[in-house]
Order: sequence, then C-alpha cells, then structure tokens
Amino acid sequence: MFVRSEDRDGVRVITIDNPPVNALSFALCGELLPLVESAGRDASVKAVVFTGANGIFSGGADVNDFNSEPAPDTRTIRDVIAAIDRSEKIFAAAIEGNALGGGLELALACDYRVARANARLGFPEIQLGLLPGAGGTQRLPRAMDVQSALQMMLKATRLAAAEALEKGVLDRVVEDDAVGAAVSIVRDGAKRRLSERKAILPKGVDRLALPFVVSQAHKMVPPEESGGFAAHKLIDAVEAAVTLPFKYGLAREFRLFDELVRSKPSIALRHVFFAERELNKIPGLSEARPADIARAGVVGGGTMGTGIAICFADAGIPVTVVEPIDEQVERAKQTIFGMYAHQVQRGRLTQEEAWKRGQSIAFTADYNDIADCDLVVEAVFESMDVKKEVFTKLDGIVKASGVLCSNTSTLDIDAIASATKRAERVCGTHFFAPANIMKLLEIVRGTATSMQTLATAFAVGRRMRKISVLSGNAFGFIGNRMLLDYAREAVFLAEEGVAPYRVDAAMKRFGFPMGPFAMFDLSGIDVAWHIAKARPDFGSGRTKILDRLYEMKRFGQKNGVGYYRYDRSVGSGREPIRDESVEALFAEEARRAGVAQRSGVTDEEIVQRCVYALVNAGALLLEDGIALRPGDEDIVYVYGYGFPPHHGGPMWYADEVGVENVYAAILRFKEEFGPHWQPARLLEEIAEAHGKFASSRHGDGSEQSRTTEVNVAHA
Ligand code: 3H9
Repeated sequence: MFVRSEDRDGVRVITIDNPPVNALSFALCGELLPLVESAGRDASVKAVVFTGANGIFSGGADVNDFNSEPAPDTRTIRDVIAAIDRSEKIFAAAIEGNALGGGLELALACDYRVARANARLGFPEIQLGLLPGAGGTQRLPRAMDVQSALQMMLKATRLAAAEALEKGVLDRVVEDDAVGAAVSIVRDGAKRRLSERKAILPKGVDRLALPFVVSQAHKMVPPEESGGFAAHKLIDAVEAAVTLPFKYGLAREFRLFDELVRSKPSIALRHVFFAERELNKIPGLSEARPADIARAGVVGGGTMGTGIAICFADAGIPVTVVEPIDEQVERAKQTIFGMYAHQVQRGRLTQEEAWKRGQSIAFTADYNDIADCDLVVEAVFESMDVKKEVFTKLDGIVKASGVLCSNTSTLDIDAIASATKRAERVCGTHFFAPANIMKLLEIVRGTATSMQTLATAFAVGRRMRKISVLSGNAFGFIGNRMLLDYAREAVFLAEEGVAPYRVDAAMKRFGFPMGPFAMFDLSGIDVAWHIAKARPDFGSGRTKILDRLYEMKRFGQKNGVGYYRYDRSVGSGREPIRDESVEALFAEEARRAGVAQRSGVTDEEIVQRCVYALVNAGALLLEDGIALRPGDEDIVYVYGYGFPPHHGGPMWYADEVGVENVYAAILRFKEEFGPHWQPARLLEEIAEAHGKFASSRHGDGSEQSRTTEVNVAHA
C-alpha cells in the first residue's frame, strides 16, 4: 500500500506514503487514481486533501520507472491529475518538506495549496535532462509570472514556502499543521478554481514582449549539443503555455517530455543522479559508527588549507589552522573575509551568520593548539618528506582518538601513515581547488585505515555537503590517476601538430567547460612539471615540451603565459589567447624527438583519444580495486573535472558508445601510436562479452563485479 485515506468532517485526506521520498511511482499512481475517482463519486465527500508521509510531500515521479516502456494499462501522475480535472470536488495540497517535480505538479492541479514553513517547491527535472511532464510547464506560469516560472524551471530553483506564498504559488503558510489548515480551507466555503488554473493566459504576460523573452532564454542556455538539449524544449513548452490554449499546450508538453525521457542525455543524467546516491554504499560502512567531530584542525594556511578551513566553518565545526608564516596568515584572513563579505553581498548569508563563521576559524603557529582536535587535515606542500614530518608531529601532539587526514592529491597514504603509530586513524581527504567551492571529495583508504575512520571522513564530507567518493590508495587516486592519461593524449596530439587551441575546441564541443590545455594553464605548468619529475614512469610526453615551458617560466594563468597567453587588460584576464609561438615550440620539439607531424586529425579523433584514455585508465583502476564502481569514477569526473554530465561520465560514455567499439579503437591506437595504449584486461573482457561497465558492477554474479567490490573493501 502506497497511499492511505481517512475522512475528516466530509474531507477525504489522502496520504502518499512511499518511503523514502514518496516517489509517485506507476504502482503508487495505480492506487491513487481509484481513490481520487471514488472520492469524486462519493456524495459524503466534499473535498480532498493530499498530503505526504515521511516529512515530505513528494520527490516527484519515480525516476526508476523511466527506464522501461510503460505497459498500456500503466497509471501515471498524468492520469491522476486528469481525474482531478474531471472531478467536481474541491482539492487541496497540504505540503510539508519537499514538493518536487510530479509532486509539485499534483499540488498545482489542486484548487488550494497550504504549506508548512519548512516546505520547498521546485522542478528539478532539468537536472535529469527532462522538463516537467505532468502539466508543470503549463500550470506554473498560471500560478506565478511567466518569466519567473521559466527561470525557476531552467535553474531548478527550489522556492522556500515564504517566497512561494509571495509569488502566488501557495495560498497559505502555517507553522505546523498543514493538513489541519488545508482541511479547514476546503471545508469552510472554498470554491473550485479550475477555470483559474486553466486560465487562457498565464500571469504577467506581455504578448508583444514574448518573442524577445523566448529568444533571450534560448540564448542564455547552452547549445542543444552541449547539454542544452532539455532546456530548449522546456522554453518551447513554456512558450506554448502562452501561445496555445491550455489543452494544446499540455499536449505539446507531454510530447516534448516523452521525447526527452528516451533521449541519451537524459538517460546519462539519470545515471549521474543514481551513481551519486550509491557512493556511500560501501560494504561495512553503515555498520561503523563515525566519531563525533566537535573541533577540527588544519595544518597549512595556503590556498588549499584556507579553503578547507572555510569548509569546516560552513559545516558548523570550529577549526584551528596551524600556519607559522605571518604573511600567509594575513593572506588567509583576507581570503576568508573577502569570501564571506561576497556571500553577504549576494544575499546568501546574513551578516551575523558570516561573522559567526569567520570567527569560528582561528590561526596559530603552535601545533599544541590543535592537540584537542577530533580530526586534523594536513594541507602542506606536496612532498613526501614534508608530509611525513608533519604526521610524526601530529601523532605526538593530537589526542590519541583524533583522526589524521592528508589532503595529498597523489602521494601514498600508507607511507604517510607509517610516520604515525595510529595508521588505522589515518586516511586521505583529497579536496579539489577551490576547496570551499568544488563539491568533490576523494576519501582515500590506506591499508590500515579502519572502517570507523572512513565512516568519520564520510560523515564530515556530508556535513560539508561534499560529494564523497571512496578511492583505494594508488598514485593520483581515481581522479588524478585518470587525468594523467587524458593529459598525455592531449599533449601527444599537440606533439603531432594539432594546435592546443584545436584540441581544446574539440573537447569543449564535446561538452567540457574548458579544454585540457586551458586546464593545464589553470592548475599550473610548474605543478605538472614537478609531478612529471617525481613520477617519470607515468610519462609526460614524447618530447621535452614540458621542460622547455618550465625553463621559459611559462607557468600558465598565474603569470600570464603558458600554453596560451593571457591579457590582464582584457575582460577577466583569464581568457586563453592562442599563442603561435607555443605551436612552433611543439613543432620544434617534435622534430627533435622524431615525432611525425600529421595532418587531417579530426575532432572525432581528438575526443576519442582523450576520452578513451580516461576509460582505459578507469578500467585499470576497477581491475586493481582502486575504484569501487564505474559510477564512482563517473562522479569523480563529472564533479571534479567538468566531464559533461549529459554524457554521464567517461565509463557511462563508453557504455553508450559500446565498449566493444571503444576496445576496437584502443587496439587501433595501440597499433598506430604505441604500447601505452595497451587495453585494460577488464575492458577486453567486457568488450568480448558485448557487455557494459554499468552491468559489471551491480552484483550481477560475474566474477568481476564481486572482485571489484571486495578488493576495494579491503584495499
Ligand atoms: C518528474 O517528476 C517527472 C514529472 O514532471 C513528469 C512525470 C510524467 N525517484 O537524495 P536522497 C531515492 S521527474 C526515484 O539521498 P535526500 C534516491 O535514489 C522527478 N528515487 O535523499 C535514494 O535512494 P536510495 C523529479 C528517488 O533526503 C533515496 O530516494 N524529482 C527519487 O538527500 C533518498 O534520496 C527529482 O528530480 C525519485 N524522484 O533528498 C527529485 N528521489 O536510498 C530528485 C529520490 O536507494 N530527488 N530517490 O539511495 C531529490 O532531489 C532528493 O532525493 C530529495 C531528497 C530532495 C527528494
């Protein structure tokens, strides 16, 4: 049973109860529809109130249902809403918590909407590559003005109850009993408002201005092929709400939704949604009790350390930063002050809250001041010797129960832990720069890391609102390990005579926000040079191009020259400007190293070489048990490296292209470009079985899926 009902003074209260989020599944709608119809026939029922159990109205349609074609007798939320429209009773929604997607559509189909102050209303469909498909695009512009409705749907904004009341989407906001308030409204002389909900014109429409509004909206969203697929259709549907009678607008919306639900971008985005929710499903994790973190410490007040300290402050955890250099402390304080001032200016924080958070970050030069901390994150220079020295010191000073984390982006966690006598309470917490903005956090498990330490790191990640991914202990963990192969291919292409700006343009067309060379310039060519020197086994190119750029002090954006030029007097000063002298340098170094120049390299080859390098590296990490699931790698790439979410991440993309096609291309590349293109064993196995990475993970019984999970669980 997904729904239950009770009568109160002639009002039928229907409660949606489908934990955890009251998703409006086909099965639930199959129960809800007859309840609505029977209420319509029942003379003793004057009105109907919908509400949700579990502290939430509804999270919307059940996204799992979208993966298969519905049977002809399937009931959906559209059928329920059509029955409401046909009925002569009065309907109200009593909203507590979230009313999202189909949940909000159900509420908008009612005559009255009452919400508790904690309610949040929104249409997140666009994040799944969809548009509201049960009347939302037609009804929201009739409940609030068209422009705001369109922006709310395009940006997936969630309106707080007070705001929704102000905009006219809600009729009343109450402090506690929303059901009681809704019952009294519909019982005491309320009227049916069907004509209002289907009014000929949506609110706030200036018909003359409409073409301009619509064309501006189309220009503001990304092009169709670069992730804007659903957005353009959503704008079309809202335009139809204004230009067509309700009935025809609704039909247009249904058709557009039905096209999107079967589209590759939406299927990929739905994969990202579920992969994100699987991240913390790690064998043994839910049984482990995380330690309470009342105070935290950070060692190092540089850019990363400061960003991490802000993350703690934002999570409500007071933090002390150990930084011996006064100028560094001054810079860190300025960064913190500037960041919070900006938040207040943008209306994201109150002055008081910003002040409180700023005050919760303390600085000290003395390690003894963090002795009492429950968790300490080290964020010092990326050198094993330096890190070991810090960990030995921390081990001697921080209380025995304290968890020690390293923010290393590449180094061996076991080696770092060996500098302590508490290896079970050591793990990696790899934040991405800027740490207080980027959502991704890699949590790295060393050989001795205990489950409780992992559970603690995940709990802290959750408090910081990070997306935390477990990684085994390997050079570069998941993200940077895969990046090395991606970077190698980009550089190889340039060595073969494909200009960096062309490589970048092809990858941007694929959907990355920036190409690899612009990214190298952002992260620093000096940084790449140091990594290449430390680990020459990972290769940095066939030529000496990196050495040459380093010698020329072309470090990237930070000093205005790298693979590109940057002109501080133009715009933000961060726009990469093509530099033909770098192309000449590539050509010269290629000649010296005997790398043949090629012509006619297509965008398709550029994308294949860069993306398939990620796929092959990802397959190796799965084989070695460093990554738990292909979906985890996808999330790392989508949230950490700008992989276009509408392609689902590199491993999902390989499934989409066909693993056997990726494998065949890699064999061709091996033949043409050399043995570094040796395909991973896992890739070969999946290709030969005509399988998919996705189905190799879910305990499908294959040896692979089991070994992958087991390896990482005990890595
Ligand atoms: C739609 O409505 C289309 C209509 O316009 C037209 C139809 C014709 N379906 O996020 P959490 C699961 S499209 C299925 O960790 P929270 C989730 O997988 C829909 N499952 O909790 C997880 O499962 P598990 C538009 C769903 O408290 C569990 O619930 N709606 C759905 O942090 C807990 O999720 C959306 O896009 C769903 N719709 O956040 C809303 N939602 O326990 C998407 C959740 O097995 N959902 N699950 O890992 C959300 O934004 C958040 O889940 C929500 C709760 C805010 C509701």
